[in-house]
Amino acid sequence: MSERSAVKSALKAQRIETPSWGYGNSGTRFKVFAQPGVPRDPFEKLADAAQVHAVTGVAPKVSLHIPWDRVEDYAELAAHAHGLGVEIGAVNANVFQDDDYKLGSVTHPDAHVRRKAVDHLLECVDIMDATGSRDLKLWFSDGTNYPGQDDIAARQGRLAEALAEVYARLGDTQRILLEYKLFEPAFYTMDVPDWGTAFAHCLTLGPKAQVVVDTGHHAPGTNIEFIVAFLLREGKLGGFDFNSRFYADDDLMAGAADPFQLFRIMHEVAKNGGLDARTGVAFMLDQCHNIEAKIPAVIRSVMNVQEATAKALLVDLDALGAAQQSGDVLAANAVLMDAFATDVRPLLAEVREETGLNPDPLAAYRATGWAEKTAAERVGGEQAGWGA
Ligand code: RM4
Ligand code: MN
Repeated sequence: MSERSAVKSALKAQRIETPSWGYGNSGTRFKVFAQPGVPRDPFEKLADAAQVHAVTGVAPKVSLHIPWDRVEDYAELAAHAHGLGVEIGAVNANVFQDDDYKLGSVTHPDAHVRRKAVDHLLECVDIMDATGSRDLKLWFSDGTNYPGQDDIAARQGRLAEALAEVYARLGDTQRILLEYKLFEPAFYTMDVPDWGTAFAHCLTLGPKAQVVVDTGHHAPGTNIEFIVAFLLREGKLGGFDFNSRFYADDDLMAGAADPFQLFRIMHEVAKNGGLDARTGVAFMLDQCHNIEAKIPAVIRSVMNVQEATAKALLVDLDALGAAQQSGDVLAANAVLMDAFATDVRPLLAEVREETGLNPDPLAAYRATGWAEKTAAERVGGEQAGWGA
């Protein structure tokens, strides 16, 4: 796609979902640096997310993390979101923070622990029913640290059993998005270490199970765009957890560490139909802002995803196809590099102006005075943080 108006409409149609936990305090295992004005509950997190949507126009959905975002009444939370102009997106289950889960959750050798974990996943589907969410995002910290610690194949069996029970509970329009991660917290085996494992489980489950690609969850040097192209072709790409990394699961702002990689990923998405909302690819952020101001960092990440998308949409696919067909390696590569080298900021500024937005979302956010207002008002109580 390269016609300017088509590129602009694709950019206007794209939606990028932001994570509730990105608005809370976060840090490393060494230190969490608290910031003034940080939300103290899920309602305030949604209010911050609404600021991002107000200035970007493309971030109306907010992912929840249960139990971090546990409330009495989820319908009330959803209504609160609507009142702010946003809605609740994916529900992220959390079976990695109880003492019971030391040896695993859904793959734990003890059936009682597995039952508790599966019950939590089912509770998350109940929450989705109340919030109108489509996606249940499952990431398991399950795995082992030492050779011989547990039976690798038996753990796969327990995982399959748990997933099947949750799958059976899904409504017609709901999905399981199964996430994989190479290592951490387990260091010898993870039970869902890679896309192949996630893909195999999703295939067994059926059409309502798809893989989610968290860009920080691979070995260094992994060709993520290959995975994306493969999964899209198979109809199994459920979405992304975007973030960027230099070393491991750094959870830095999307597109910050390697904008070229994000472009290559978005090229495969755009070229293979993944920007069509009907394919259901969810563009989610999964990141934390340890030292930078949170709302502007989320805005910057949304803009980075948009820039990578715009460049991907500018790839001249006809010229690319012709070069590939004739075996002209250099010409084919040049088509991609031309698109990547294009400064798409003026194009995105135009897109924003045409949708009634300030062309500079960060300046628009600063002008609201939200940071000062929340720093003054959100005093007392307990700030939301990782694990809270
Ligand atoms: C995990 C995984 C999940 C996210 C949590 C916070 O590493 O990426 O998607 O929900 O972190
Ligand atoms: Mn993730």
